Amino acid sequence: MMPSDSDTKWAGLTLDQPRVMGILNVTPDSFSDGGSHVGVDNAIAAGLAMAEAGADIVDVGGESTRPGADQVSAETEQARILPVIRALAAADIRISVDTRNASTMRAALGAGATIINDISGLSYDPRSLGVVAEHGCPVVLMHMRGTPATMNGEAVYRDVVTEVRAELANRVDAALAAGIRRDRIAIDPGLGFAKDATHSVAVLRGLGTLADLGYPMLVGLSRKRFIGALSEERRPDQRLGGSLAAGLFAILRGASILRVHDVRETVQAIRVWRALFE
Ligand code: PMM
Repeated sequence: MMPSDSDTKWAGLTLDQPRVMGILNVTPDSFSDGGSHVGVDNAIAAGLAMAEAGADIVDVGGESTRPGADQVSAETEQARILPVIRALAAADIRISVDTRNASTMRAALGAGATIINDISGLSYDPRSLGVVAEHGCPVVLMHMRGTPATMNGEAVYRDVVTEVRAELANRVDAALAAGIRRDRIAIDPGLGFAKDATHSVAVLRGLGTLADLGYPMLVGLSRKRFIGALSEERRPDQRLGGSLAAGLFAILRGASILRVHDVRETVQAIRVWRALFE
């Protein structure tokens, strides 16, 4: 049976079918797309193309989160993403903003983003819980330890699935305690964040345990390092096949939304796969 929960809605999307979030990194140094969307006009064109290809959400980010990446100021981050968000919102596209900074969250919501996607699970900036609670917007709480600069050193687990589940549950509790509504929250295992390839594979296999927390689950695995490890493909932009295989597996294990670079191909894979279950 296909996983389906037709009653659940998140960010205005029914989750009776898998949803696709397109990745729009407006950064010069993202690990997996090599900064191919640099420049406002290019980024806007790429975002429009993703929506046209079937993305339910376009995720706009202005800070690279590759391991050890330099941190950018909130001003630089906003200068990169706000014009892109304004243009895509004007085209009626559902936009999430991938940021850890409360001031950027606020500015992005003002510019037309409707979803906050925070790799730190609203833990990095002490003001971020308040911004999301006050605005009432949907939020993705991702699991990570430390920061992109330090996370590789924190990839030490006795039982990665149990620990990720418990740490995610803590972030959910913090969100609820801050006044964020339960039906606004989605969770994300944070594959590749404070997780080596072996950890990411274990978490993907154990995804059902995280889905049991009872929140819609978003999974970002597109082109990631563990796909490279399993497929022996060193180049991130050559990992589409592995990303599709792992994405369909994630859906079977309870993922509701896939965060991907290759929107058209992922939408097609999901469409064919679903049709075969009918
Ligand atoms: N991965 C990256 C950035 N942001 N956000 C969420 N919610 N989940 C992820 O897995 C995630 C993310 C890093 O990958 P990229 O450089 O390809 O965007």
